Amino acid sequence: MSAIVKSTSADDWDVSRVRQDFPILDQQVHGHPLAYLDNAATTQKPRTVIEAMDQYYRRDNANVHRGVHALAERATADFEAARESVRRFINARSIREVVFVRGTTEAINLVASSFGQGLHEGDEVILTAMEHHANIVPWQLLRERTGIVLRVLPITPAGELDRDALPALFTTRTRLLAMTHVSNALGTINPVKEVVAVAHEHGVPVLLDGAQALPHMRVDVQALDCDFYAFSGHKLFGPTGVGVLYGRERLLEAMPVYQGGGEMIRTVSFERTTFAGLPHRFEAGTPDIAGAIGLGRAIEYLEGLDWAAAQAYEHRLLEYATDRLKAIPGLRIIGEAADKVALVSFVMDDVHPHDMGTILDHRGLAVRAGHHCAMPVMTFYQVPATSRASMAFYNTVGEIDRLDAALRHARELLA
Ligand code: C6P
Repeated sequence: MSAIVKSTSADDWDVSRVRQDFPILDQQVHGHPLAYLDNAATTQKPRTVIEAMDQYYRRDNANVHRGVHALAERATADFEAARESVRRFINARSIREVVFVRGTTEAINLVASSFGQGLHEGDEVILTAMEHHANIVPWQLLRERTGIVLRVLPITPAGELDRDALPALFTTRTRLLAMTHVSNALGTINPVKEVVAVAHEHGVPVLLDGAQALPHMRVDVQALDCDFYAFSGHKLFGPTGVGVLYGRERLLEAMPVYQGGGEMIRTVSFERTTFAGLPHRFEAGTPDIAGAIGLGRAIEYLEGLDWAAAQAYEHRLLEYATDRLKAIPGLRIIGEAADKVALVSFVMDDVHPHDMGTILDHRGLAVRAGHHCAMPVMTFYQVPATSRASMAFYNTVGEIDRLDAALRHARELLA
């Protein structure tokens, strides 16, 4: 008798059931059902996240790590439980490696500002040509302060990293490689594990911008062997205002503090201040307590999903959307990497992406139009902007059909 091997497929994903977890999806926009296709900008929140934050403010609100009263103890316990949820989710070795920040942008600024203090004139940082501004500008600011040199790994016309160009970028002065795991403008999933291995052969630590990766895949920072991993709660079905910097403990230990104030100290006198241990020494001031609790709940929600089925389903959405959009005359997809998340950036002849976005909005379709805070990518493709449909596991094939019809309508109207 042969064993029955069941492989997970997109059919195992019950999208109608999952949509019920997201109350915001059930609404009309301009007389049409909302089709929310702007998930790379921010994802929607499941009911359980909204309830966790509501309950915190209704029942437990207090400052953390300070009070001795019951509410303060509850708030502190829930806040630190959220940190443990993050640790488990990304498989960090210890909660000491999980620093709460405002989001990906602050996480990268923290590294540029603190780790960056150890960099000197002529030291080099490698970036890639598909970075979000959040992983460009902090390094330029550091360059202004210290005279470091930025080296940029190019991309190919398909929107993939030019891996062959990587080895030559390393020199004896390379101090860090900072790159995105998934491109927000192109959807490309970068071979980060491989890049980390190459960087480590050169003794160079790696920071990964995971803002667009975590919402689509499980990430294990130990398996990737990265040194820093940054992400935002709001792109991970959690609230705005909170994010995470994962850092390898050895590196965080050696880094100077980032901001000064309460929470991050051990003792203060006018002569001398000593600092708290990890991770609190990087968390000055009252943190976003409700945000962290909401993020912890979002992670618990995600852990309860059939992740393999969700990924297969998203992949089917991507293939379907790609095929449908490619068939529209005058439409060009920007970013055709072999490995992509469910995100399609495109331009249409003679139609400005902003006009396109407005027309789609009138049909209840939410997409983003613009440079997506990735202007070097736009320059590379010689376009001022693109329209971008970015999907999550709660989107449907029916919504893609509506996008297809609306794009054809826009073309008739404007082109
Ligand atoms: N991208 C988009 O629509 P914050 O704003 O800190 O949560 O995330 C910044 C950020 C960093 N890296 C990548 C790869 C990103 O995509 C983003 C945010 C949004 O594409 C807003 S521009």
